[in-house]
Amino acid sequence: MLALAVARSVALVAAGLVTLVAVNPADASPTNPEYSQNSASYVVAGVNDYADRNRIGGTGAAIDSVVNGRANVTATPEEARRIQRLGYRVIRAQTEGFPAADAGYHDYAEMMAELDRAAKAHPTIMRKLSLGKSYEGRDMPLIKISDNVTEDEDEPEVLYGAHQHAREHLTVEMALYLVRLFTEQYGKDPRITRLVNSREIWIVPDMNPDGGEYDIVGGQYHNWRKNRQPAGDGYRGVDLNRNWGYKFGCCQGSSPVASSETYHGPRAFSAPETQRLRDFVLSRRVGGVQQIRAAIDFHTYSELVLWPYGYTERPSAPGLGQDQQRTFATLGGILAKSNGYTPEQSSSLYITDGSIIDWLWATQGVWAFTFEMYPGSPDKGGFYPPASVIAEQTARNREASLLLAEYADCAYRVIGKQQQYCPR
Ligand code: CXA
Ligand code: CA
Ligand code: CA
Ligand code: CA
Ligand code: ZN
Repeated sequence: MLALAVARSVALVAAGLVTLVAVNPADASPTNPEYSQNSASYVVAGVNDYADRNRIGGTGAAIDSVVNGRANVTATPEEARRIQRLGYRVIRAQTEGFPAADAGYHDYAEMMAELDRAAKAHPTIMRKLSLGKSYEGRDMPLIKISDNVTEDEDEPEVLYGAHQHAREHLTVEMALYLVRLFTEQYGKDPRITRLVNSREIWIVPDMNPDGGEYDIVGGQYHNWRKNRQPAGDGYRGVDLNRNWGYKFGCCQGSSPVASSETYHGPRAFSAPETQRLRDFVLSRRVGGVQQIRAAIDFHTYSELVLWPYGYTERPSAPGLGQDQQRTFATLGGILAKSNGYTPEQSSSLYITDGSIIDWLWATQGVWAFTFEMYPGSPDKGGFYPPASVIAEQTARNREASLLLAEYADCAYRVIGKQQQYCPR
Protein backbone atom coordinates (compact mmCIF):
# COMPACT_ATOMS: atom_id res chain seq x y z
CA MET A 1 0.00 0.00 0.00
CA LEU A 2 2.85 2.38 0.77
CA ALA A 3 4.42 1.67 -2.61
CA LEU A 4 1.13 2.42 -4.34
CA ALA A 5 0.80 5.75 -2.53
CA VAL A 6 4.29 6.79 -3.58
CA ALA A 7 3.64 5.82 -7.19
CA ARG A 8 0.45 7.87 -7.18
CA SER A 9 2.17 10.93 -5.72
CA VAL A 10 4.78 10.73 -8.45
CA ALA A 11 1.99 10.57 -11.03
CA LEU A 12 0.36 13.64 -9.49
CA VAL A 13 3.62 15.58 -9.58
CA ALA A 14 4.08 14.60 -13.22
CA ALA A 15 0.55 15.77 -13.96
CA GLY A 16 1.31 19.18 -12.48
CA LEU A 17 -0.82 18.69 -9.40
CA VAL A 18 1.93 19.41 -6.91
CA THR A 19 0.13 22.34 -5.33
CA LEU A 20 -2.90 20.24 -4.46
CA VAL A 21 -3.06 18.58 -1.12
CA ALA A 22 -4.52 15.46 -2.60
CA VAL A 23 -5.40 12.85 -0.02
CA ASN A 24 -4.98 9.51 -1.65
CA PRO A 25 -7.84 7.27 -0.51
CA ALA A 26 -5.31 4.51 -0.03
CA ASP A 27 -3.45 6.52 2.62
CA ALA A 28 -6.49 8.10 4.19
CA SER A 29 -6.25 6.76 7.70
CA PRO A 30 -9.20 4.50 8.41
CA THR A 31 -9.31 6.02 11.86
CA ASN A 32 -9.36 9.63 10.63
CA PRO A 33 -12.86 10.74 11.68
CA GLU A 34 -13.16 13.25 8.82
CA TYR A 35 -12.51 10.49 6.31
CA SER A 36 -14.75 8.08 8.17
CA GLN A 37 -17.75 10.29 7.37
CA ASN A 38 -18.96 8.42 4.32
CA SER A 39 -16.59 9.65 1.66
CA ALA A 40 -17.43 8.24 -1.73
CA SER A 41 -16.02 8.20 -5.22
CA TYR A 42 -17.30 10.61 -7.84
CA VAL A 43 -16.45 11.38 -11.42
CA VAL A 44 -16.29 15.10 -12.24
CA ALA A 45 -16.65 16.03 -15.91
CA GLY A 46 -15.15 19.08 -17.63
CA VAL A 47 -11.85 19.08 -15.79
CA ASN A 48 -9.59 20.41 -18.51
CA ASP A 49 -6.86 22.50 -16.96
CA TYR A 50 -4.85 23.37 -13.90
CA ALA A 51 -7.40 25.98 -12.75
CA ASP A 52 -10.19 23.37 -12.89
CA ARG A 53 -8.16 21.00 -10.79
CA ASN A 54 -7.40 23.67 -8.20
CA ARG A 55 -11.04 24.76 -7.96
CA ILE A 56 -12.06 21.16 -7.30
CA GLY A 57 -9.20 20.54 -4.90
CA GLY A 58 -10.18 23.74 -3.07
CA THR A 59 -13.48 22.19 -1.99
CA GLY A 60 -11.61 19.68 0.15
CA ALA A 61 -12.23 16.78 -2.21
CA ALA A 62 -9.28 14.55 -3.07
CA ILE A 63 -8.42 14.25 -6.76
CA ASP A 64 -7.33 10.69 -7.34
CA SER A 65 -6.66 10.94 -11.08
CA VAL A 66 -7.60 12.96 -14.16
CA VAL A 67 -8.09 11.24 -17.49
CA ASN A 68 -9.50 12.81 -20.66
CA GLY A 69 -11.15 15.73 -18.86
CA ARG A 70 -12.75 13.54 -16.20
CA ALA A 71 -11.51 13.63 -12.63
CA ASN A 72 -12.01 10.75 -10.24
CA VAL A 73 -12.39 12.27 -6.80
CA THR A 74 -13.00 11.03 -3.28
CA ALA A 75 -15.34 13.43 -1.53
CA THR A 76 -17.83 13.75 1.27
CA PRO A 77 -21.41 14.55 0.16
CA GLU A 78 -20.83 18.19 1.20
CA GLU A 79 -17.65 18.43 -0.91
CA ALA A 80 -19.48 16.89 -3.87
CA ARG A 81 -22.18 19.55 -3.54
CA ARG A 82 -19.50 22.28 -3.46
CA ILE A 83 -18.04 20.97 -6.72
CA GLN A 84 -21.52 20.97 -8.25
CA ARG A 85 -22.08 24.60 -7.15
CA LEU A 86 -18.87 25.51 -9.01
CA GLY A 87 -20.71 24.42 -12.15
CA TYR A 88 -19.20 20.98 -12.77
CA ARG A 89 -21.17 17.88 -13.59
CA VAL A 90 -20.70 15.41 -10.72
CA ILE A 91 -21.49 11.75 -11.25
CA ARG A 92 -21.56 9.31 -8.37
CA ALA A 93 -19.04 6.60 -9.31
CA GLN A 94 -19.51 2.93 -8.62
CA THR A 95 -20.92 2.92 -5.11
CA GLU A 96 -21.75 -0.70 -4.60
CA GLY A 97 -19.85 -3.88 -4.39
CA PHE A 98 -16.22 -4.82 -4.73
CA PRO A 99 -13.83 -3.10 -7.12
CA ALA A 100 -14.61 -4.49 -10.57
CA ALA A 101 -11.46 -6.61 -10.64
CA ASP A 102 -12.61 -8.41 -7.48
CA ALA A 103 -16.23 -8.96 -8.48
CA GLY A 104 -15.77 -12.65 -7.64
CA TYR A 105 -16.11 -11.73 -3.95
CA HIS A 106 -19.59 -11.53 -2.44
CA ASP A 107 -20.70 -8.22 -0.99
CA TYR A 108 -23.45 -8.30 1.65
CA ALA A 109 -26.37 -8.39 -0.80
CA GLU A 110 -24.71 -11.06 -2.93
CA MET A 111 -23.94 -13.15 0.13
CA MET A 112 -27.56 -12.94 1.32
CA ALA A 113 -28.79 -13.89 -2.16
CA GLU A 114 -26.45 -16.87 -2.29
CA LEU A 115 -27.62 -18.05 1.14
CA ASP A 116 -31.28 -17.65 0.15
CA ARG A 117 -30.64 -19.60 -3.03
CA ALA A 118 -28.94 -22.45 -1.15
CA ALA A 119 -31.66 -22.61 1.51
CA LYS A 120 -34.31 -22.76 -1.20
CA ALA A 121 -32.45 -25.50 -3.09
CA HIS A 122 -31.89 -27.66 0.05
CA PRO A 123 -34.89 -27.05 2.33
CA THR A 124 -34.66 -30.42 4.12
CA ILE A 125 -31.10 -29.94 5.39
CA MET A 126 -30.54 -26.18 5.47
CA ARG A 127 -32.23 -23.28 7.19
CA LYS A 128 -31.35 -19.61 6.97
CA LEU A 129 -32.01 -17.93 10.30
CA SER A 130 -30.90 -14.64 11.80
CA LEU A 131 -28.74 -13.79 14.78
CA GLY A 132 -30.41 -10.38 14.87
CA LYS A 133 -29.24 -7.01 13.66
CA SER A 134 -25.86 -5.32 13.43
CA TYR A 135 -25.27 -1.77 14.70
CA GLU A 136 -26.48 -0.27 11.40
CA GLY A 137 -29.44 -2.65 11.28
CA ARG A 138 -28.27 -5.32 8.85
CA ASP A 139 -29.48 -8.83 9.46
CA MET A 140 -26.71 -11.15 10.59
CA PRO A 141 -27.44 -14.48 8.91
CA LEU A 142 -27.19 -17.76 10.80
CA ILE A 143 -27.17 -21.01 8.85
CA LYS A 144 -28.11 -24.39 10.26
CA ILE A 145 -27.26 -27.52 8.27
CA SER A 146 -28.32 -30.96 9.48
CA ASP A 147 -30.76 -33.72 8.62
CA ASN A 148 -34.13 -33.17 10.34
CA VAL A 149 -33.06 -29.56 10.23
CA THR A 150 -36.16 -28.21 11.99
CA GLU A 151 -35.53 -30.43 15.01
CA ASP A 152 -33.00 -29.99 17.79
CA GLU A 153 -31.47 -33.45 17.76
CA ASP A 154 -29.08 -34.67 20.44
CA GLU A 155 -25.99 -34.47 18.26
CA PRO A 156 -22.62 -32.71 18.60
CA GLU A 157 -22.93 -29.15 17.31
CA VAL A 158 -20.18 -27.33 15.42
CA LEU A 159 -19.81 -23.59 14.76
CA TYR A 160 -17.97 -21.94 11.87
CA GLY A 161 -17.76 -18.15 12.09
CA ALA A 162 -16.39 -15.60 9.64
CA HIS A 163 -15.72 -11.92 9.11
CA GLN A 164 -15.30 -10.43 12.59
CA HIS A 165 -12.79 -8.17 10.87
CA ALA A 166 -14.23 -6.09 8.04
CA ARG A 167 -11.38 -6.27 5.51
CA GLU A 168 -11.00 -10.06 5.84
CA HIS A 169 -13.42 -10.73 2.97
CA LEU A 170 -11.95 -14.10 2.02
CA THR A 171 -13.53 -15.49 5.22
CA VAL A 172 -17.05 -14.82 3.90
CA GLU A 173 -16.11 -16.84 0.83
CA MET A 174 -14.91 -19.58 3.20
CA ALA A 175 -18.30 -19.67 4.92
CA LEU A 176 -20.12 -19.74 1.58
CA TYR A 177 -17.83 -22.58 0.49
CA LEU A 178 -18.83 -24.58 3.59
CA VAL A 179 -22.52 -23.93 2.91
CA ARG A 180 -22.10 -25.26 -0.62
CA LEU A 181 -19.93 -28.18 0.50
CA PHE A 182 -22.35 -29.51 3.11
CA THR A 183 -25.49 -28.93 1.05
CA GLU A 184 -24.35 -29.89 -2.45
CA GLN A 185 -22.33 -32.95 -1.43
CA TYR A 186 -25.06 -34.31 0.86
CA GLY A 187 -26.23 -37.65 -0.48
CA LYS A 188 -23.25 -37.75 -2.87
CA ASP A 189 -20.12 -37.83 -0.70
CA PRO A 190 -20.57 -40.45 2.07
CA ARG A 191 -18.35 -38.55 4.50
CA ILE A 192 -20.37 -35.34 4.12
CA THR A 193 -23.63 -37.28 4.32
CA ARG A 194 -22.50 -38.90 7.58
CA LEU A 195 -21.56 -35.54 9.07
CA VAL A 196 -24.78 -33.79 8.08
CA ASN A 197 -26.75 -36.71 9.55
CA SER A 198 -24.81 -36.91 12.81
CA ARG A 199 -23.92 -33.28 13.55
CA GLU A 200 -25.71 -29.95 13.77
CA ILE A 201 -23.65 -27.49 11.79
CA TRP A 202 -23.96 -23.75 12.47
CA ILE A 203 -22.40 -21.24 10.10
CA VAL A 204 -22.20 -17.49 10.76
CA PRO A 205 -20.97 -16.12 7.42
CA ASP A 206 -20.84 -12.45 8.40
CA MET A 207 -20.10 -11.28 11.92
CA ASN A 208 -19.44 -7.71 10.77
CA PRO A 209 -21.72 -6.78 7.87
CA ASP A 210 -21.47 -3.01 8.53
CA GLY A 211 -17.67 -3.01 8.51
CA GLY A 212 -17.58 -5.28 5.48
CA GLU A 213 -19.83 -3.00 3.44
CA TYR A 214 -17.97 0.09 4.61
CA ASP A 215 -14.68 -1.46 3.56
CA ILE A 216 -15.78 -1.59 -0.09
CA VAL A 217 -17.82 1.61 -0.28
CA GLY A 218 -17.29 3.52 -3.50
CA GLY A 219 -15.85 0.43 -5.15
CA GLN A 220 -12.51 0.82 -3.40
CA TYR A 221 -10.92 -0.67 -0.32
CA HIS A 222 -10.64 1.25 2.94
CA ASN A 223 -8.49 -1.11 4.99
CA TRP A 224 -11.21 -1.18 7.65
CA ARG A 225 -11.05 -3.68 10.52
CA LYS A 226 -13.60 -2.81 13.20
CA ASN A 227 -17.39 -2.52 13.28
CA ARG A 228 -19.05 0.84 12.56
CA GLN A 229 -20.37 1.84 15.95
CA PRO A 230 -19.40 5.34 17.18
CA ALA A 231 -16.48 4.91 19.54
CA GLY A 232 -16.02 8.40 20.99
CA ASP A 233 -13.89 11.42 19.99
CA GLY A 234 -15.53 11.28 16.55
CA TYR A 235 -14.06 7.88 15.80
CA ARG A 236 -15.90 4.76 14.78
CA GLY A 237 -15.43 1.11 15.43
CA VAL A 238 -14.86 -1.51 18.07
CA ASP A 239 -12.54 -4.41 17.34
CA LEU A 240 -15.05 -7.24 17.67
CA ASN A 241 -12.30 -9.76 18.40
CA ARG A 242 -11.31 -7.76 21.50
CA ASN A 243 -14.88 -7.24 22.75
CA TRP A 244 -15.60 -10.73 24.16
CA GLY A 245 -16.17 -11.17 27.88
CA TYR A 246 -13.34 -13.37 29.11
CA LYS A 247 -10.35 -11.47 30.55
CA PHE A 248 -11.67 -8.42 28.71
CA GLY A 249 -8.99 -5.74 28.40
CA CYS A 250 -6.88 -7.58 30.96
CA CYS A 251 -3.45 -7.83 29.50
CA GLN A 252 -2.43 -5.14 27.01
CA GLY A 253 -3.76 -7.33 24.20
CA SER A 254 -6.21 -4.61 23.12
CA SER A 255 -6.57 -0.84 23.40
CA PRO A 256 -8.79 1.44 25.52
CA VAL A 257 -8.31 4.26 22.95
CA ALA A 258 -11.23 4.87 20.57
CA SER A 259 -9.02 5.57 17.55
CA SER A 260 -7.04 2.34 17.94
CA GLU A 261 -7.39 -0.53 15.49
CA THR A 262 -7.72 -2.85 18.49
CA TYR A 263 -10.13 -0.66 20.50
CA HIS A 264 -11.93 -3.07 22.82
CA GLY A 265 -14.97 -0.87 23.44
CA PRO A 266 -16.19 0.60 26.76
CA ARG A 267 -17.10 -2.81 28.18
CA ALA A 268 -17.26 -6.46 27.17
CA PHE A 269 -20.04 -7.11 24.64
CA SER A 270 -20.58 -3.39 24.02
CA ALA A 271 -20.87 -4.20 20.29
CA PRO A 272 -24.28 -5.40 19.08
CA GLU A 273 -22.53 -7.93 16.84
CA THR A 274 -20.68 -9.72 19.67
CA GLN A 275 -23.88 -9.59 21.77
CA ARG A 276 -25.80 -11.33 18.97
CA LEU A 277 -23.36 -14.22 18.63
CA ARG A 278 -22.90 -14.49 22.40
CA ASP A 279 -26.67 -14.77 22.89
CA PHE A 280 -26.91 -17.43 20.21
CA VAL A 281 -24.07 -19.46 21.74
CA LEU A 282 -25.65 -19.16 25.20
CA SER A 283 -28.96 -20.33 23.71
CA ARG A 284 -27.22 -23.56 22.72
CA ARG A 285 -26.92 -24.53 26.37
CA VAL A 286 -29.52 -27.23 26.86
CA GLY A 287 -30.07 -28.46 30.43
CA GLY A 288 -26.90 -26.63 31.42
CA VAL A 289 -24.81 -28.43 28.77
CA GLN A 290 -23.30 -26.44 25.91
CA GLN A 291 -24.21 -28.26 22.69
CA ILE A 292 -21.55 -26.60 20.54
CA ARG A 293 -18.44 -28.68 21.01
CA ALA A 294 -16.00 -27.24 18.47
CA ALA A 295 -15.57 -24.07 16.46
CA ILE A 296 -13.45 -22.32 13.88
CA ASP A 297 -13.38 -18.52 13.69
CA PHE A 298 -12.02 -17.62 10.25
CA HIS A 299 -9.70 -14.64 9.79
CA THR A 300 -7.00 -13.56 7.34
CA TYR A 301 -4.09 -13.54 6.92
CA SER A 302 -0.87 -15.47 7.79
CA GLU A 303 -1.85 -19.16 7.29
CA LEU A 304 -2.03 -20.08 10.95
CA VAL A 305 -4.06 -22.42 13.15
CA LEU A 306 -4.35 -20.79 16.59
CA TRP A 307 -5.82 -22.03 19.87
CA PRO A 308 -6.43 -20.52 23.36
CA TYR A 309 -5.36 -18.78 25.31
CA GLY A 310 -4.52 -15.51 23.65
CA TYR A 311 -4.39 -13.47 26.86
CA THR A 312 -1.44 -15.32 28.40
CA GLU A 313 1.74 -16.87 27.13
CA ARG A 314 1.38 -19.72 29.58
CA PRO A 315 0.33 -22.95 27.82
CA SER A 316 -1.76 -23.97 30.83
CA ALA A 317 -3.88 -21.51 32.79
CA PRO A 318 -7.19 -21.57 34.70
CA GLY A 319 -9.66 -23.73 32.77
CA LEU A 320 -6.90 -25.09 30.55
CA GLY A 321 -5.13 -27.98 32.24
CA GLN A 322 -2.44 -30.18 30.76
CA ASP A 323 -4.82 -32.62 29.03
CA GLN A 324 -6.82 -29.76 27.53
CA GLN A 325 -3.69 -27.99 26.37
CA ARG A 326 -2.38 -31.21 24.81
CA THR A 327 -5.72 -31.80 23.11
CA PHE A 328 -5.71 -28.29 21.62
CA ALA A 329 -2.10 -28.60 20.46
CA THR A 330 -2.57 -32.11 19.03
CA LEU A 331 -5.84 -31.31 17.26
CA GLY A 332 -4.40 -27.99 16.08
CA GLY A 333 -1.45 -29.91 14.64
CA ILE A 334 -3.77 -32.35 12.84
CA LEU A 335 -5.80 -29.51 11.33
CA ALA A 336 -2.68 -27.61 10.30
CA LYS A 337 -1.21 -30.67 8.66
CA SER A 338 -4.28 -30.87 6.43
CA ASN A 339 -4.06 -27.28 5.15
CA GLY A 340 -0.34 -26.52 5.40
CA TYR A 341 -0.80 -23.72 7.94
CA THR A 342 1.44 -23.23 10.98
CA PRO A 343 -0.07 -24.42 14.29
CA GLU A 344 0.55 -22.44 17.49
CA GLN A 345 -1.01 -21.17 20.68
CA SER A 346 -2.64 -17.86 19.86
CA SER A 347 -0.44 -15.84 22.27
CA SER A 348 2.72 -16.90 20.46
CA LEU A 349 1.59 -14.61 17.64
CA TYR A 350 0.97 -11.73 20.07
CA ILE A 351 -1.10 -11.26 23.21
CA THR A 352 -4.82 -10.67 22.58
CA ASP A 353 -7.46 -10.20 25.23
CA GLY A 354 -11.22 -10.38 24.69
CA SER A 355 -11.00 -12.70 21.67
CA ILE A 356 -13.82 -15.04 20.80
CA ILE A 357 -11.77 -18.20 21.17
CA ASP A 358 -10.72 -17.42 24.74
CA TRP A 359 -14.39 -16.79 25.62
CA LEU A 360 -15.68 -19.88 23.80
CA TRP A 361 -13.19 -22.11 25.56
CA ALA A 362 -13.09 -20.59 29.05
CA THR A 363 -16.81 -19.98 29.52
CA GLN A 364 -18.41 -22.59 27.24
CA GLY A 365 -15.84 -25.36 26.94
CA VAL A 366 -15.88 -25.15 23.14
CA TRP A 367 -12.76 -26.45 21.34
CA ALA A 368 -12.29 -23.16 19.53
CA PHE A 369 -9.67 -22.37 16.90
CA THR A 370 -8.81 -19.26 14.92
CA PHE A 371 -7.78 -19.92 11.33
CA GLU A 372 -5.77 -17.17 9.71
CA MET A 373 -6.26 -17.90 6.01
CA TYR A 374 -4.34 -17.06 2.85
CA PRO A 375 -1.99 -15.42 2.11
CA GLY A 376 1.02 -16.41 4.18
CA SER A 377 2.80 -13.13 3.49
CA PRO A 378 1.82 -9.54 2.67
CA ASP A 379 3.28 -9.58 -0.84
CA LYS A 380 0.52 -11.96 -2.00
CA GLY A 381 -2.21 -9.38 -1.53
CA GLY A 382 -2.44 -9.13 2.25
CA PHE A 383 -6.07 -8.61 3.20
CA TYR A 384 -7.02 -8.19 -0.47
CA PRO A 385 -5.88 -11.19 -2.49
CA PRO A 386 -7.36 -11.33 -6.00
CA ALA A 387 -10.69 -13.12 -6.49
CA SER A 388 -8.84 -15.69 -8.58
CA VAL A 389 -7.55 -17.34 -5.36
CA ILE A 390 -10.97 -17.84 -3.75
CA ALA A 391 -11.70 -21.34 -5.06
CA GLU A 392 -8.32 -22.78 -4.16
CA GLN A 393 -7.91 -21.06 -0.79
CA THR A 394 -11.36 -22.00 0.48
CA ALA A 395 -11.13 -25.62 -0.72
CA ARG A 396 -7.79 -25.77 1.05
CA ASN A 397 -9.74 -25.79 4.34
CA ARG A 398 -12.18 -28.53 3.31
CA GLU A 399 -10.32 -31.28 5.14
CA ALA A 400 -9.66 -29.24 8.30
CA SER A 401 -13.31 -28.18 8.47
CA LEU A 402 -14.50 -31.77 8.13
CA LEU A 403 -11.95 -33.06 10.65
CA LEU A 404 -13.10 -30.53 13.21
CA ALA A 405 -16.72 -31.62 12.76
CA GLU A 406 -15.68 -35.26 13.09
CA TYR A 407 -13.70 -34.68 16.28
CA ALA A 408 -16.59 -32.67 17.76
CA ASP A 409 -17.96 -35.87 19.33
CA CYS A 410 -14.90 -36.05 21.61
CA ALA A 411 -11.82 -33.96 20.93
CA TYR A 412 -9.93 -35.86 23.64
CA ARG A 413 -9.72 -38.76 21.16
CA VAL A 414 -6.67 -37.06 19.67
CA ILE A 415 -4.74 -37.77 22.89
CA GLY A 416 -6.39 -41.16 23.41
CA LYS A 417 -8.33 -40.04 26.49
CA GLN A 418 -11.87 -40.51 25.19
CA GLN A 419 -12.72 -43.18 27.81
CA GLN A 420 -11.75 -40.86 30.60
CA TYR A 421 -13.39 -37.70 29.29
CA CYS A 422 -16.22 -38.89 27.03
CA PRO A 423 -17.74 -41.95 28.71
CA ARG A 424 -20.93 -43.23 27.14
C1 CXA B 1 -5.91 -13.68 16.67
C2 CXA B 1 -7.18 -14.19 16.67
C3 CXA B 1 -7.69 -14.81 17.81
C4 CXA B 1 -6.92 -14.89 18.93
C5 CXA B 1 -5.64 -14.37 18.91
C6 CXA B 1 -5.14 -13.78 17.78
C7 CXA B 1 -5.33 -13.04 15.46
C8 CXA B 1 -6.16 -12.00 14.78
C9 CXA B 1 -6.49 -10.87 15.74
O1 CXA B 1 -5.61 -10.07 16.04
O2 CXA B 1 -7.64 -10.81 16.18
N1 CXA B 1 -5.35 -11.49 13.71
S1 CXA B 1 -6.04 -10.60 12.54
N2 CXA B 1 -7.07 -11.47 11.74
O3 CXA B 1 -5.00 -10.19 11.59
O4 CXA B 1 -6.70 -9.50 13.16
CA1 CA C 1 -30.09 -33.19 12.72
CA1 CA D 1 -28.84 -30.31 19.13
CA1 CA E 1 -29.39 -36.75 12.68
ZN1 ZN F 1 -9.04 -10.97 11.82
